[in-house]
Amino acid sequence: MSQLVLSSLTDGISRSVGALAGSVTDLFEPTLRLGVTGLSGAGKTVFITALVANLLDRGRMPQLAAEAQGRIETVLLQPQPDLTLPRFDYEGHLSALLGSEPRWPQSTRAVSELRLSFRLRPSGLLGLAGSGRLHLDIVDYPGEWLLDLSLLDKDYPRWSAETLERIGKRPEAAAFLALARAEDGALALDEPRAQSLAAAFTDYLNAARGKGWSDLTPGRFLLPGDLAGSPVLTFAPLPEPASAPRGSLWREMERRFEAYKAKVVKPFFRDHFSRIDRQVVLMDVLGAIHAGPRAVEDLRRTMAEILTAFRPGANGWLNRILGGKRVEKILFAATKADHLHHHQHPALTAITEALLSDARRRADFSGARTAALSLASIRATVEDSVQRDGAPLDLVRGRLQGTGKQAAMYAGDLPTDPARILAPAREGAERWLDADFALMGFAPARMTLKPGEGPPHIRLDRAAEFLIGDRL
Ligand SMILES: Nc1nc2c(ncn2[C@@H]2O[C@H](COP(=O)(O)OP(=O)(O)OP(=O)(O)O)[C@@H](O)[C@H]2O)c(=O)[nH]1
Ligand SMILES: [Mg+2]
Repeated sequence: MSQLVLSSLTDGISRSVGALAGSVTDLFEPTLRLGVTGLSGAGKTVFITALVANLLDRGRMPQLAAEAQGRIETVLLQPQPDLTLPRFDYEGHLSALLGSEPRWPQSTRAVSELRLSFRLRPSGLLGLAGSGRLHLDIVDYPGEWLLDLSLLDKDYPRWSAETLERIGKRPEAAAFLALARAEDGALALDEPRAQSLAAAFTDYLNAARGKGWSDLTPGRFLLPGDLAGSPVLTFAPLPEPASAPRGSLWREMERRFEAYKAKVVKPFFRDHFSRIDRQVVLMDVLGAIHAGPRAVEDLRRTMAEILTAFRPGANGWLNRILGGKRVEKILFAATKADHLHHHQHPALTAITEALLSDARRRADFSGARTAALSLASIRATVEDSVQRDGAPLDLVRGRLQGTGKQAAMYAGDLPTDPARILAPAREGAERWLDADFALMGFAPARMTLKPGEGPPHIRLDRAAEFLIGDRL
């Protein structure tokens, strides 16, 4: 799908002008665009906030080689290049995390941008290599919108059929399905009926999100912003009628579905994704394991659909304009690793790699360097060890979200062989047979930062080194 998707994203000339202008200024001011990709709740906003804080104050970034070698002179927040976008509320998010009652940021409702500028000391014998400046541009957006990438290569009949089939057995969808099945798409459009179908489908999507499903399209139904109530969001999947004359419900839904793709989905990805140099793909793998085999399979399938569209080099038209610009590095990261004792981090990373192996093969990221790791953008726990049944049990402790009480958590025995997680998920198992996986929502820990130190994390420095280290 990707060839089609990304080349069709580049239609329209407005972008080509912007892209050219971008590449010209880049000649004077080297710029890296970092794409932070992940479903809702994967940890994008926390990652960006923690990354920026730890790049501004690098006391906890020993694995960032440029820092260890003293090549970074200063790092500053700068005015972002796109003046029409809201600025990422870095200060607001950070002060929520650092307050006396530390809080996680709210789920993101709109797109925003931030520019971080590095001033680098000359390095190398002649002081030539690596000297100067580097701008790092980062965009944050609601994870729900990412899912719409999978719509771009689907037409309305296919999306309808696939969606109805997939949700057929979900109890949350029962009310919507009853309504949709009673509809005859061949009859003339009746706007109030179209609205109640769209409303019922939106109710289903909200319920499905609550249940932990990740295949929730169209994403704007969950977060409409200023499009709420417009016809472009007033459609729903329907059973295909034998014939559908002009003006029929089916034909009108089809028209709106196409308008949604053209007017909402494409501009978003064209403006924010088509010029990405480095990409970090964040996944709440622990959360999915906790939710059960179906959630793991759902996450695997959803990520595969998304990643196929990110295939580097597939954006031919764009490549020509930008002289071969493409995603050079992709980091796959399991987030929230502070829910596990570090002994279990290799198992989490192995499961993450295995979960993505199909997607990586299919997407054929040739030319891009990829890596996988487990990280915590903000470390909310401390490690501990207790005796249980005469043997030591390694666990973590933290302050519970909501009650604020201290609690110890052992996530369960994550298998070192990822197949023990992935095989039952693929086979459609209802629950894990031989294991139970716990998960607690920890609030951020109270932090007092020393001057020059960012908030505590796990492997954020390794992530930064992989993503941008070669340019510092
Ligand atoms: N313990 C721990 N929890 C985390 C960490 N990062 C994120 N979380 C949890 O995950 C939740 C979601 O993180 P966000 O950064 O808001 O996720 P997002 O990807 O921006 O989600 P949307 O804005 O909805 O797309 C947070 O509210 C925290 O509860 C982490 O490093 N450690
Ligand atoms: Mg967010």
